[in-house]
Amino acid sequence: MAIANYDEKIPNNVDLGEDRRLKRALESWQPNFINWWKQMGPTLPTEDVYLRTAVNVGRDGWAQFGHVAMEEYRWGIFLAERDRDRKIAFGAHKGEEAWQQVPGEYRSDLQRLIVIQGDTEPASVEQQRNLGLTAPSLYDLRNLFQVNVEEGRHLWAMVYLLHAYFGREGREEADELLLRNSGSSDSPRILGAFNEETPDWLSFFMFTYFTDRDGKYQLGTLKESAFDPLSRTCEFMLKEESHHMFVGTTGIDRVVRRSCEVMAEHDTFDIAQYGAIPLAIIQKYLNFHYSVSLDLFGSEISTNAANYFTTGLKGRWAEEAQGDDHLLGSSVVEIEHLTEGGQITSREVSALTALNHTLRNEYIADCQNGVTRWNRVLEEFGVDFRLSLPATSFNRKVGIFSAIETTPNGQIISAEAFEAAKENYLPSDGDKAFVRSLMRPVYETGKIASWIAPPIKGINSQPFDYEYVHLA
Ligand code: BYC
Ligand code: FE
Ligand code: FE
Repeated sequence: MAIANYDEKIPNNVDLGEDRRLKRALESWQPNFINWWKQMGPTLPTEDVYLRTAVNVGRDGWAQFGHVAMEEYRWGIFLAERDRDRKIAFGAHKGEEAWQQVPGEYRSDLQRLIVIQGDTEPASVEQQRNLGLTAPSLYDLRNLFQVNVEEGRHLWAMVYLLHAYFGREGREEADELLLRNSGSSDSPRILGAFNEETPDWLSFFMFTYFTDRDGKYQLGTLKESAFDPLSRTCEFMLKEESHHMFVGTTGIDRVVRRSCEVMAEHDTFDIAQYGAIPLAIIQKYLNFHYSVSLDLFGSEISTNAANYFTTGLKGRWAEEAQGDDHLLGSSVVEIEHLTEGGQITSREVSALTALNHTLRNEYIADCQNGVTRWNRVLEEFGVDFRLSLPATSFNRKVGIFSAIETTPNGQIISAEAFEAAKENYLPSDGDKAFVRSLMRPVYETGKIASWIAPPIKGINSQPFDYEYVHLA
């Protein structure tokens, strides 16, 4: 295994020092990245932040913690260790050696997948850039910045692949990744959810729970890729992703807990007046973030997905654990179907074209775990309310359900009826303004905002009242 080289300008375990051209290309992209970070990254000025930095890929310790100035964060290029015997696990090339180079015939598809993945990473940093101004505690502020710097590192990971394997076109795409911007009207980010706003911390926790979790599943399928450098890159990124989802899971848990405490104290559901977030608003935020995240899986029936699989570019979740022939030549699955008469039924389709749908189902089951966990808090407090995932058909812009409107329960309604009832399903302007009104920064060590409970423990065995961030 290559030993992580930490003395170089760009920390890496890919022997960057051995490849002068590649190193120079990346070093000339680096100032553009720093420039982008300064323009589009976190707006709150800080002295330093207690951050985790990836330093190696081995089993015993891949990260170190310490206070660092964010612009000096060591964004590095780390790929999981190479398995020299790795064979392609699925598709037409099953059993062949994993590719160390890009086969010419798959070049444009692979490049496209890497660009889409790369585009989401800086997009999320842009979406979250103002949240530091209203953090509920220094602990939360630190977690926000941790997520931000690691999404920056994931951008580096994709840019490395583009520079190292896709020549001039790859370098051009790498430049474009810094030029598109979340929410921009003339050059938006590629996927829908990454052009939405993340204006408050409830949105941030929902985003890291639901949207980072799409990342988990997409990276999981790219980890299976026959193109070994992509596979190894995604494997390492997944290690960092688990903390992002932890921030979401525990963040929503703590919001729900605080709401329960205030409800118990005042014996009412009507807790907005006491500076806590009513459960109905939490449910509406959940409805929004879940439905836009479902859109990230693409169409239920997708020839793109079938081709990616057959050609070996993108596998299934836990491909090797799937107990079939890994070819899917004649398998079929049941998927939802919209009849001409406008009813939701089901039908059988080829498993190959339904891969987006199958992956989305794995994702949905995983999302349910968080809901179950949050509902345990409600149960613990004896509160007669349960959070739930809305129907797959609710509020969709991609796939078969984009043609219709349904209630969160999945009942089909007219576009007019949806418009009229929308405020009951999705955060209204009033709800958003209310949540925004609660967002006041709490920067004193050990203190926390009114609308959220403190965490059970701190980061890396530090206490909650640790000085996680020194403001400028
Ligand atoms: N918005 O066959 P279809 C993360 C396009 S998140 C806009 O239905 P396909 C992260 C599609 O590109 C993980 N356009 O879908 C999380 C295609 O366009 P072309 C990100 C969309 O191709 C938090 C057309 O519609 N990674 O890492 O099977 C923070 C028809 O496509 C959307 C990936 O997504 C949409 N929602 O699947 C930070 C992995 N959906 O080609 C980071 C790479 C579809 O006809 N991407 N379209 O012009 C892919 O695997 C696939 O491109 C998709 C779409 C799963 C996204
Ligand atoms: Fe990421
Ligand atoms: Fe993430």
